[in-house]
Amino acid sequence: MRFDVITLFPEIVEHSALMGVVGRAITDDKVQLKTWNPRTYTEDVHRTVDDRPFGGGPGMVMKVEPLVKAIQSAKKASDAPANVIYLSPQGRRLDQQGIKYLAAFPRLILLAGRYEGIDERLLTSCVDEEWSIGDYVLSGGELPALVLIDAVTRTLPNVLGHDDSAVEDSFVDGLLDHPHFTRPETFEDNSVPEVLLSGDHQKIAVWREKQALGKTWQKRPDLLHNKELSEHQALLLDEFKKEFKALKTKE
Ligand code: 9WO
Repeated sequence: MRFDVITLFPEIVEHSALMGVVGRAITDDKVQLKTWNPRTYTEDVHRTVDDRPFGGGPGMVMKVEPLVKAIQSAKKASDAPANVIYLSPQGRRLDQQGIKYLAAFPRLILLAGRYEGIDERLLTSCVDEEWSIGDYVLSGGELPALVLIDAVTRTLPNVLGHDDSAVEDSFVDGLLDHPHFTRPETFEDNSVPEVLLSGDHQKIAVWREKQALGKTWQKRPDLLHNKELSEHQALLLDEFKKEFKALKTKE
């Protein structure tokens, strides 16, 4: 998978991508990442990438020509067909399903805007898709681009170690994660659930699935409304609800 990021701040993207899962994927050549600075493609002495908005108003708008040239150069750097994505609050909301969809492209060109936005003519001429990571305004598209790169990279084959894959599965399954515990066995009168110390892996797996279902029901019931539960899962969730209600009446 290849990512090309069009950005006025290549250091932000390059620095973050050195570390963790994404960093290892790049070292292992499972992912290629290159940044392209629109400022390189300016021709005036001031290397101007922004200008005042037509119609007036505060702030600056990113000029269309340097961005087009940066995107063209990125496209020419590889033969793989590229999907050009603009990160903005106006885009389609990113979720794990969207991540799976994006991960199927051999190559993504990610456009990270700055200032008050980009010239609208760039959207119509060069951008294929617009994606948002949530309903808030940031100072640029670099962090959203890194969020997308991180989440897509994790889904690529052989990127996660064997130990991490099971965790990933629970998200793909549309449920929240089950609770985690490590040593010590008791902390401030709170003990680790007995089943996790039993060594019975079958029982532990069932407990974890039940907790995942229960946590999802408690914290994100909307996720369950869009999901078909197996007979076994429905039974586990019923048990969780009964235990939860029994606990509540005791209080
Ligand atoms: C700036 C601004 C100032 C006054 C009134 C409205 C305004 N909107 C913006 C704005 O949207 N600026 C953007 C900053 C321009 C493109 C890059 N920026 C950005 C991207 N902010 N937030 C994102 C983003 C991208 C993806 N998902 C969530 C947020």
